[in-house]
Amino acid sequence: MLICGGGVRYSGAGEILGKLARRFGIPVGETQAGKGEISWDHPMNLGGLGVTGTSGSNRIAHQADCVIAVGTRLNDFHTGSKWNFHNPDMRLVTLNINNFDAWKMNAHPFVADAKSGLEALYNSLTEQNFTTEWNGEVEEARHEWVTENDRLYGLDSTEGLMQTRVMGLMNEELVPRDAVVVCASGSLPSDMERLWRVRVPGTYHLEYGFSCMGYEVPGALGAKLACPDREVYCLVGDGGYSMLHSELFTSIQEGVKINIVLIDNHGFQCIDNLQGSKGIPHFGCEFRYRDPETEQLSGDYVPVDFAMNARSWGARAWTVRTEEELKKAFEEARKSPVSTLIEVKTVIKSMSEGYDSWWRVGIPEVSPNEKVVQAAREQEVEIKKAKAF
Ligand SMILES: Cc1ncc(C[n+]2csc(CCOP(=O)(O)OP(=O)(O)O)c2C)c(N)n1
Ligand SMILES: [Mg+2]
Repeated sequence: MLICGGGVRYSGAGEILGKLARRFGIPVGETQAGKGEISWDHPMNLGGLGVTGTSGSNRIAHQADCVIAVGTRLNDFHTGSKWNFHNPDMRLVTLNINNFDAWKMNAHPFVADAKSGLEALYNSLTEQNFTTEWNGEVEEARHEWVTENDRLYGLDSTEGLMQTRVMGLMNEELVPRDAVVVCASGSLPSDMERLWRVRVPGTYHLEYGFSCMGYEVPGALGAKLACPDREVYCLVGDGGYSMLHSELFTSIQEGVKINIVLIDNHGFQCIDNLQGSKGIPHFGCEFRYRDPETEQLSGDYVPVDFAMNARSWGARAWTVRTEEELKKAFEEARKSPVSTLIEVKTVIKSMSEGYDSWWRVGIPEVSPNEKVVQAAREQEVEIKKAKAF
């Protein structure tokens, strides 16, 4: 299996990686920084790998006996805290310009530029008449994932717009194929890594070194300055937007148009999910009023008008709750000469979930809450399954 990391982009190695994968039948898993360097519909592309990844990529990673990690820092998300590789005979080969990253995880390291390294590998495998031993598993994993992705794109609810449906509408209809999408924090990067279908290389921009909340709006302004001829769409949660968005004002000042798509789900919902999965009931993650009786933030949701907030800077903005309103707002936003914000009120917890992956998170071993202690015990079991390097 190949891991397509950010180094593939930085060295312009997407084409040779795609050619290598196709010629020798080697499946590819993508990192956030490397995503889109080969098209989503490349027959060997299984999409995102790891905690924010697809069932296809992760299932194949569990089985692979040789993983060639190209231009990646092998971070916790993509290796699933070193748990993702179940084959006891798995050997890791790295191709990285950076010595520090090349030597991670007991790898067999090749310190080289991704493009020239992959070209050398292509020639060498050709000389050896190499073929992989996969026998239909990759095609099956890919087909299964594409079907699941389609299902999530189509999800409907009587309660309102589902986040995964919004992703589908944006990807298939509303965001031009050559537009740059920018994202960084919350549940959106997971949905992006899993569900976003990249057709044009270089149009997918995710800050996932730190997944820093507040990167989104200034990052979008930077992307627009770098690519003035393309539309730029910033995908941000209500939490990330609230943390930092003053560059929306700068974009108005400078006459540099960006489009913000803000998903309002009343709080830090991905962290609320993480808390819940470790036995901790809702605590401080949702944007609710303090309830004098419980003395907790357990009152009603605080209603926020993010569109009005954006208008105050001079942007054009819309609040949408339905598919029709979403489509109309995108149409208006395209015509707008100034920066725009589309506030999308979504059904809470309508993001996608993890697939065949695991993530090591700090959990207290001692707690008055038995569920937390239980979660810590369960984690110990999984830690033993992770590679010990
Ligand atoms: C600067 C910073 N602080 C804290 C975090 C941890 N964190 C990651 S996502 C998140 C909540 C994001 O909320 P929102 O943007 O509304 O996204 P949602 O999960 O609701 O989709 C937090 C607190 C972070 N990534 N960056
Ligand atoms: Mg939110």
